[in-house]
Amino acid sequence: MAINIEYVILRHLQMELKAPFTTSFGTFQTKEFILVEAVDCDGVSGWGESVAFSAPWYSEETVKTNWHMLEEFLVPLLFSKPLRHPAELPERFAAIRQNNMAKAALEGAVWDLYAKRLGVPLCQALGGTKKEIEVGVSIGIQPTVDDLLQVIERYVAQGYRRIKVKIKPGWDVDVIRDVRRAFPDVPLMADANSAYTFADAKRLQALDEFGLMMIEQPLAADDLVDHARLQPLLQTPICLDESIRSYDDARKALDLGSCRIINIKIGRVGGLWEAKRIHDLCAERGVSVWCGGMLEAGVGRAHNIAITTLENFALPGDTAASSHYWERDIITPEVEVQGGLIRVPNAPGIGYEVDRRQVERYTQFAKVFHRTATA
Ligand code: OSB
Ligand code: MG
Repeated sequence: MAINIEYVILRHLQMELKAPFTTSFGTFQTKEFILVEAVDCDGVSGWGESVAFSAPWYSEETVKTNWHMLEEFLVPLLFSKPLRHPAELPERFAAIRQNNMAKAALEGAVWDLYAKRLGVPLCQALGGTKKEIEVGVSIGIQPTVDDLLQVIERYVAQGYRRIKVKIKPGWDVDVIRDVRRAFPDVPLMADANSAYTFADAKRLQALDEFGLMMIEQPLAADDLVDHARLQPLLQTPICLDESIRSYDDARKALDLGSCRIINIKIGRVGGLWEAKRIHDLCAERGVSVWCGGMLEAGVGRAHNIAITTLENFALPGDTAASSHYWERDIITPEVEVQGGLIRVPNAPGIGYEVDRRQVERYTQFAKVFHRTATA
């Protein structure tokens, strides 16, 4: 089945988060992002969402660099020759170094379109089997520990399957101790977003007594070696996020013993196909994975749900309900979490309707790229 994409629309959207989200590297209040719509010769649309942020805090990509990569390189590559299957895209895009979030946004739109043409849900096109997925929630750094305990209380009451707390030097051991005291049994983990160095090993060891499921990305994004030195010093499993940008990164991290768990983010690894390859590798090695989050709007969230239906996404991910982030999401229905579970939609493609009225409301500018204009 050939995929005949006639044009691609890039839209720049801006949405306000319900509450500011603070990590060790900064605070998010407004989310700007690129929404990709790929339209085929019959007028069927596939949707993708770039997870790059406004500023290069989490990774070097930004909304603007993504737009540049899509406009100048990736959309022209998509149009450069016929496409039979979305799995051809990673090789085609390999001509461009890195810029994984830009690649993933376009690849995601093509996957949605492909699944819609086949008449199957995206999860099924990817080989996923789960009918519902278990999810947790990621809670940002709060003004006070009391605030944090109140926020956790709310999400525990809603049934989320695990709580992730952001940590940084000065907001770590004492905070986690208080959380543990208040919630002795809750499945709990901590995410440092690279706020520590190997010199902090003792501080990180002090977290061992709280029975955390894992500690996410304690050290630098580009440092598999120090993570491999740190892991044997900790009882708590290390989970890598920022450090894993490809299948090869995952293989090296597992070979070196840099982590025992991997957080897979579709954008960070360059798309659904690479995400699936990392998932499969981890399954072979007996290593559990889970799906991370990037404060996505509905389209990105739907892609996360689809990939999480693969068997070895064995741990609850960061895919919280739409209402956790937004007053009004860009899909209908919105993503709902009940008892810590999301029911996987079974409509073709991403399985949610994109709400064009809402998309219009949030769009600041847009640009259309036709096949003939760039081929
Ligand atoms: O490290 O997982 C992270 C949000 C922004 C940037 C990085 C991260 C996060 C989260 C929130 O933890 C995940 C979500 O709720 O989407
Ligand atoms: Mg993380």
